[in-house]
Amino acid sequence: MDFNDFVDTPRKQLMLAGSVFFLLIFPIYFAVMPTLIGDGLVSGGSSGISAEWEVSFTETPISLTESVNLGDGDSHDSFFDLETESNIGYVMLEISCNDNDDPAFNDEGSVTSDISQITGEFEDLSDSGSCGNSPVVTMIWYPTTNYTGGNLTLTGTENEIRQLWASNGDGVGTWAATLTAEINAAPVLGGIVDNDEDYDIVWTAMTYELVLTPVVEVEA
Ligand SMILES: [Ca+2]
Ligand SMILES: [Ca+2]
Repeated sequence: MDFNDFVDTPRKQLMLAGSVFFLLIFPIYFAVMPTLIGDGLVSGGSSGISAEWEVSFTETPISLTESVNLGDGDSHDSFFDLETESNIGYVMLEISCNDNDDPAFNDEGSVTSDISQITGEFEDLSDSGSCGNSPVVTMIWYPTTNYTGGNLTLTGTENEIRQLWASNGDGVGTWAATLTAEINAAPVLGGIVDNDEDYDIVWTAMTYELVLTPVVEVEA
Protein backbone atom coordinates (compact mmCIF):
# COMPACT_ATOMS: atom_id res chain seq x y z
CA MET A 1 0.00 0.00 0.00
CA ASP A 2 1.56 3.29 -1.05
CA PHE A 3 0.41 6.87 -0.73
CA ASN A 4 -1.70 6.63 -3.88
CA ASP A 5 -3.94 4.07 -2.15
CA PHE A 6 -5.00 6.82 0.32
CA VAL A 7 -5.93 9.30 -2.39
CA ASP A 8 -7.24 7.23 -5.29
CA THR A 9 -10.87 8.28 -4.77
CA PRO A 10 -12.40 11.73 -4.09
CA ARG A 11 -13.80 10.37 -0.79
CA LYS A 12 -10.34 9.29 0.40
CA GLN A 13 -8.90 12.66 -0.63
CA LEU A 14 -11.54 14.43 1.43
CA MET A 15 -10.86 12.26 4.49
CA LEU A 16 -7.11 12.88 4.25
CA ALA A 17 -7.64 16.63 3.90
CA GLY A 18 -9.93 16.54 6.96
CA SER A 19 -7.38 14.61 9.01
CA VAL A 20 -4.61 17.04 8.12
CA PHE A 21 -6.89 19.98 8.98
CA PHE A 22 -7.58 18.65 12.49
CA LEU A 23 -3.93 17.70 13.03
CA LEU A 24 -3.06 21.35 12.48
CA ILE A 25 -6.01 23.05 14.13
CA PHE A 26 -6.00 21.24 17.51
CA PRO A 27 -2.47 22.27 18.57
CA ILE A 28 -3.20 25.83 17.49
CA TYR A 29 -6.50 25.83 19.41
CA PHE A 30 -4.91 24.60 22.63
CA ALA A 31 -1.97 26.97 22.27
CA VAL A 32 -4.16 30.03 21.83
CA MET A 33 -7.07 29.38 24.22
CA PRO A 34 -5.15 29.64 27.53
CA THR A 35 -3.84 33.02 26.42
CA LEU A 36 -7.34 34.29 25.73
CA ILE A 37 -8.66 32.91 29.01
CA GLY A 38 -5.75 34.31 31.00
CA ASP A 39 -6.14 37.80 29.59
CA GLY A 40 -9.83 38.21 29.78
CA LEU A 41 -12.23 35.57 30.94
CA VAL A 42 -10.74 34.08 34.11
CA SER A 43 -9.48 37.30 35.68
CA GLY A 44 -12.88 38.94 35.70
CA GLY A 45 -14.12 39.58 32.20
CA SER A 46 -13.64 43.05 30.83
CA SER A 47 -12.50 44.33 34.23
CA GLY A 48 -9.28 42.34 33.84
CA ILE A 49 -8.15 44.08 30.69
CA SER A 50 -5.71 46.92 31.14
CA ALA A 51 -6.84 49.88 29.10
CA GLU A 52 -7.12 53.64 29.05
CA TRP A 53 -10.23 54.97 30.78
CA GLU A 54 -12.05 58.27 31.01
CA VAL A 55 -12.90 58.52 34.72
CA SER A 56 -15.68 60.82 35.92
CA PHE A 57 -17.73 61.18 39.09
CA THR A 58 -21.49 61.45 39.44
CA GLU A 59 -21.79 63.47 42.63
CA THR A 60 -24.65 63.60 45.13
CA PRO A 61 -24.26 65.87 48.16
CA ILE A 62 -25.68 65.07 51.58
CA SER A 63 -26.07 68.26 53.62
CA LEU A 64 -27.09 69.49 57.03
CA THR A 65 -27.69 73.16 57.74
CA GLU A 66 -28.39 74.79 61.09
CA SER A 67 -28.33 78.30 62.47
CA VAL A 68 -27.56 79.33 66.05
CA ASN A 69 -27.50 82.60 67.93
CA LEU A 70 -24.65 82.83 70.42
CA GLY A 71 -23.59 85.39 73.01
CA ASP A 72 -20.01 86.20 73.91
CA GLY A 73 -18.21 83.03 75.05
CA ASP A 74 -21.18 80.76 74.30
CA SER A 75 -20.53 77.40 72.66
CA HIS A 76 -22.65 75.20 70.43
CA ASP A 77 -22.06 71.52 69.55
CA SER A 78 -23.04 70.57 66.00
CA PHE A 79 -23.53 66.96 64.90
CA PHE A 80 -23.74 65.53 61.37
CA ASP A 81 -24.84 61.89 61.20
CA LEU A 82 -23.51 60.49 57.95
CA GLU A 83 -24.65 57.05 56.81
CA THR A 84 -24.28 56.11 53.15
CA GLU A 85 -23.48 53.07 51.00
CA SER A 86 -21.88 55.35 48.41
CA ASN A 87 -18.28 56.42 48.21
CA ILE A 88 -17.54 59.68 50.02
CA GLY A 89 -15.24 62.13 48.25
CA TYR A 90 -15.00 64.74 51.00
CA VAL A 91 -16.75 66.01 54.09
CA MET A 92 -16.78 69.78 54.56
CA LEU A 93 -17.83 72.02 57.42
CA GLU A 94 -18.44 75.69 56.68
CA ILE A 95 -19.39 78.23 59.34
CA SER A 96 -20.34 81.74 58.40
CA CYS A 97 -21.67 84.87 60.09
CA ASN A 98 -22.34 88.43 59.05
CA ASP A 99 -21.86 90.88 61.90
CA ASN A 100 -23.72 93.98 60.78
CA ASP A 101 -24.42 95.21 64.30
CA ASP A 102 -21.21 97.20 64.44
CA PRO A 103 -19.20 96.26 61.37
CA ALA A 104 -15.95 97.80 62.53
CA PHE A 105 -15.96 95.50 65.57
CA ASN A 106 -16.36 92.13 63.94
CA ASP A 107 -17.50 89.17 65.97
CA GLU A 108 -15.51 85.97 65.66
CA GLY A 109 -15.93 82.23 65.76
CA SER A 110 -13.62 79.41 66.86
CA VAL A 111 -14.26 75.83 65.80
CA THR A 112 -12.83 72.53 67.02
CA SER A 113 -13.79 69.26 65.37
CA ASP A 114 -14.39 65.89 66.99
CA ILE A 115 -13.83 62.93 64.64
CA SER A 116 -13.87 60.29 67.39
CA GLN A 117 -17.15 58.80 66.09
CA ILE A 118 -15.95 58.49 62.47
CA THR A 119 -14.77 55.33 60.69
CA GLY A 120 -11.29 55.70 59.20
CA GLU A 121 -8.13 57.65 59.93
CA PHE A 122 -8.80 61.38 60.14
CA GLU A 123 -7.27 64.28 62.02
CA ASP A 124 -9.13 66.73 64.19
CA LEU A 125 -8.94 70.32 63.02
CA SER A 126 -9.14 73.60 64.88
CA ASP A 127 -9.56 77.04 63.34
CA SER A 128 -11.01 80.47 63.94
CA GLY A 129 -11.92 83.52 61.95
CA SER A 130 -13.69 86.84 61.78
CA CYS A 131 -17.29 87.47 60.74
CA GLY A 132 -15.87 90.03 58.31
CA ASN A 133 -14.75 87.07 56.20
CA SER A 134 -17.14 84.55 54.74
CA PRO A 135 -17.06 81.76 55.60
CA VAL A 136 -15.41 82.27 58.97
CA VAL A 137 -14.09 78.73 59.11
CA THR A 138 -13.88 76.00 56.47
CA MET A 139 -12.78 72.49 57.37
CA ILE A 140 -12.48 69.59 54.94
CA TRP A 141 -11.65 65.91 55.24
CA TYR A 142 -11.07 63.41 52.41
CA PRO A 143 -12.38 59.84 52.84
CA THR A 144 -11.19 59.36 49.22
CA THR A 145 -7.55 60.44 49.05
CA ASN A 146 -6.91 63.38 46.70
CA TYR A 147 -10.58 63.62 45.68
CA THR A 148 -11.45 66.58 43.45
CA GLY A 149 -14.46 65.33 41.46
CA GLY A 150 -12.77 66.37 38.24
CA ASN A 151 -12.50 64.10 35.21
CA LEU A 152 -9.35 62.03 34.74
CA THR A 153 -7.82 59.75 32.14
CA LEU A 154 -6.17 56.70 33.69
CA THR A 155 -4.57 53.50 32.42
CA GLY A 156 -5.16 50.21 34.22
CA THR A 157 -7.74 47.52 34.72
CA GLU A 158 -11.26 48.50 35.73
CA ASN A 159 -10.74 46.78 39.09
CA GLU A 160 -7.52 48.71 39.78
CA ILE A 161 -9.20 52.04 39.06
CA ARG A 162 -12.28 51.20 41.16
CA GLN A 163 -9.98 50.29 44.07
CA LEU A 164 -8.04 53.53 43.66
CA TRP A 165 -11.20 55.69 43.66
CA ALA A 166 -13.10 54.34 46.66
CA SER A 167 -13.62 55.41 50.26
CA ASN A 168 -14.14 51.81 51.46
CA GLY A 169 -16.55 52.82 54.23
CA ASP A 170 -14.31 55.56 55.63
CA GLY A 171 -16.02 58.80 56.62
CA VAL A 172 -19.30 57.37 57.91
CA GLY A 173 -20.39 58.06 61.47
CA THR A 174 -21.18 61.17 63.45
CA TRP A 175 -19.12 64.21 62.55
CA ALA A 176 -19.04 66.75 65.35
CA ALA A 177 -17.66 70.22 66.00
CA THR A 178 -17.88 72.82 68.72
CA LEU A 179 -18.33 76.49 67.79
CA THR A 180 -17.48 79.18 70.31
CA ALA A 181 -18.52 82.78 69.75
CA GLU A 182 -16.53 85.89 70.55
CA ILE A 183 -18.61 89.04 70.41
CA ASN A 184 -16.78 92.33 69.93
CA ALA A 185 -18.89 95.40 70.61
CA ALA A 186 -18.21 99.00 69.70
CA PRO A 187 -17.56 101.06 72.85
CA VAL A 188 -20.60 103.31 72.77
CA LEU A 189 -21.67 105.37 75.76
CA GLY A 190 -25.08 104.57 77.17
CA GLY A 191 -25.55 101.01 75.96
CA ILE A 192 -24.32 97.84 74.34
CA VAL A 193 -24.72 97.89 70.57
CA ASP A 194 -23.75 94.25 70.02
CA ASN A 195 -24.12 91.31 72.36
CA ASP A 196 -24.73 88.34 70.07
CA GLU A 197 -24.31 86.90 66.59
CA ASP A 198 -26.09 84.49 64.23
CA TYR A 199 -23.90 81.70 62.89
CA ASP A 200 -24.78 79.45 59.95
CA ILE A 201 -23.37 75.94 60.10
CA VAL A 202 -23.31 73.84 56.92
CA TRP A 203 -22.05 70.25 56.74
CA THR A 204 -21.67 68.74 53.27
CA ALA A 205 -20.64 65.19 52.40
CA MET A 206 -20.01 64.76 48.68
CA THR A 207 -20.85 61.20 47.72
CA TYR A 208 -20.13 59.85 44.28
CA GLU A 209 -20.49 56.99 41.83
CA LEU A 210 -17.54 56.25 39.58
CA VAL A 211 -18.22 56.35 35.84
CA LEU A 212 -15.62 54.54 33.69
CA THR A 213 -15.65 54.83 29.91
CA PRO A 214 -12.99 53.05 27.86
CA VAL A 215 -11.02 55.36 25.61
CA VAL A 216 -11.29 53.95 22.09
CA GLU A 217 -8.51 55.07 19.81
CA VAL A 218 -9.61 55.33 16.19
CA GLU A 219 -6.76 54.63 13.80
CA ALA A 220 -6.43 57.05 10.93
CA1 LIG B 1 -19.59 93.06 66.74
CA1 LIG C 1 -22.99 90.77 66.35
